[in-house]
Amino acid sequence: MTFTLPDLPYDRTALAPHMSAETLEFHHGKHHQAYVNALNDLTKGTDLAGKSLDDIVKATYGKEDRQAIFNNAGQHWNHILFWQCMKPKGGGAMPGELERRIKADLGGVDKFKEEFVKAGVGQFGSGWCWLVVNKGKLAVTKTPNGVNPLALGQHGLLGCDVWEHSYYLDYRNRRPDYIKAFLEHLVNWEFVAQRLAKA
Ligand code: MN3
Repeated sequence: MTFTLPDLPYDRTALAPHMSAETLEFHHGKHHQAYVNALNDLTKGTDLAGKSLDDIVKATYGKEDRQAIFNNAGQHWNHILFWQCMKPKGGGAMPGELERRIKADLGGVDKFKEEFVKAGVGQFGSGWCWLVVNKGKLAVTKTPNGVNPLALGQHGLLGCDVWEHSYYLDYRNRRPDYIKAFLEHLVNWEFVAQRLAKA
């Protein structure tokens, strides 16, 4: 399979001021495109050519000789999810079933948000913070670089990119402010609830 860059599900200007058009132009148009190009180049002519993205992520995770393929496949998977996790005028109230599960498994919405910000801020260097289903329960996690819930046998519901390219133009060094704005103004909770329903 030749992988392609998916279109953003909204206009590049639609997430401002919380995520600027300039950030999306570089993050989607340059960074994500580079992962797609590298993944295509690295898998060309190998036994992984023609495999699905999920299969490539699972087949290459933790394999020393396939680290470069995993990094780019993982990042392609992560960004496909990330763009869908946001929408213009996001944040706000979440669908009832999602809120109920967050209360039951994570001690409430405020507690969840605190843990999510803490995970993202606590990820030293580049990486991601997540809301996942792990062994039937919701959990907040963090991963380095391109590692993702799929590689770890979990079901990812919500992912936030905490690489500097995701926030530096808009927030400079203020990663906590970026993650808080992501939760309060950008997250598409209906999308997260749909993923939970399929978990
Ligand atoms: Mn990124």
